Amino acid sequence: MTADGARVRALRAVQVVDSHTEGMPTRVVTGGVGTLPGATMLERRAAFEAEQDHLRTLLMYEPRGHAAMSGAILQPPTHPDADAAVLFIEVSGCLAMCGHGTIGVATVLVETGMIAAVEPVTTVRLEVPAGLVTAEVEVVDGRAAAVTITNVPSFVHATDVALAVDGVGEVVVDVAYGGNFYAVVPAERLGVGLDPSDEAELIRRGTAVIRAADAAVAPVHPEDPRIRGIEHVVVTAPGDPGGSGGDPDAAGVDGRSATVIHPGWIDRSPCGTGTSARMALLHHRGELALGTPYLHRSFIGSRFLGRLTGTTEVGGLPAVVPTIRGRAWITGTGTLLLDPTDPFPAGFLPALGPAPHPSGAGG
Ligand code: PYC
Repeated sequence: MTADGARVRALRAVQVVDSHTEGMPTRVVTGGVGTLPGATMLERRAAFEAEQDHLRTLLMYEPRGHAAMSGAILQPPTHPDADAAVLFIEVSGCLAMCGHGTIGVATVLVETGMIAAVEPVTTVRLEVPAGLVTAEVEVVDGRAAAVTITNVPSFVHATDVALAVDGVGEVVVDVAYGGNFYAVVPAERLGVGLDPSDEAELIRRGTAVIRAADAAVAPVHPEDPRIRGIEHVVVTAPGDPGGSGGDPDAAGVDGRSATVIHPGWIDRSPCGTGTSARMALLHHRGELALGTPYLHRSFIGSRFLGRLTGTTEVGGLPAVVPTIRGRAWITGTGTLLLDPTDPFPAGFLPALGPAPHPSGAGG
């Protein structure tokens, strides 16, 4: 029996708090999964991928999600300095880090009282597969007005890589890490615009770049080989003339982008890890000094305010420490159910068909 009295026969029940960060959903899973096995979040990610990937597709794919769905499974931390741990899930798989997701999780933790709200700023330390990240939640009247995350150190992996891209031809891209590896390419090199009306062509050309970049570059994190590969491309364009998009808080550098994600969708937010990768590249080229505000706008016009707060090293490579400020809103709470007779026990996407059956029995 559910809270509203409906009779249900559920094979599985998962509690969620849904939110969006600058337009991009984060389905925060608060119950029904249990503690994943593993001594670190990377070990837990591997265990989840091996044993429970059907749960990711159940929560992300249709009919409970959609092609641009994204989520975060809360876990007890394994790290002594963390308040909570998070496994990021999306349609493409499990991520090492997710910026919009971290902003969504921090907002949910504070606004639901799972972490006590302290005004004016509540600090939330989160353990994610890529490391430890901090979220400074600006709290006004008990509500999260904005969140600034300090992301994992970000670095340039390769510059000016010439790729043979299906349906486009030769395209020169850069590859940088901002919590995940990103191919970064100006939209003009793909012959595509960055407006919502360009969505289909962005996805077609962007996914072709992802395939070519992953095959040609195959990046591996210098400190942990379990973080590898390219499943995202940041398609970039300069910002508006004037440099701040009219935002007086952001008088610095500004840019627009659309982050295309395997197997075929676009981040509605400016993508926190993609923004971090792009800022690492801009800094490498001398185009973004430490401390300078970087206003990054998504293809739907929503914004993150980035800033590089310092330099460091990752596996001997020069790296920068990015912060990203954005806002998230809770959109609902609920319990997602799986009925034993449901013909799609792991969900489906029209472009991909039904996800593999949890029992391994097929469709
Ligand atoms: O905000 O880092 C991000 C992100 C990654 C994939 C989708 N959003």
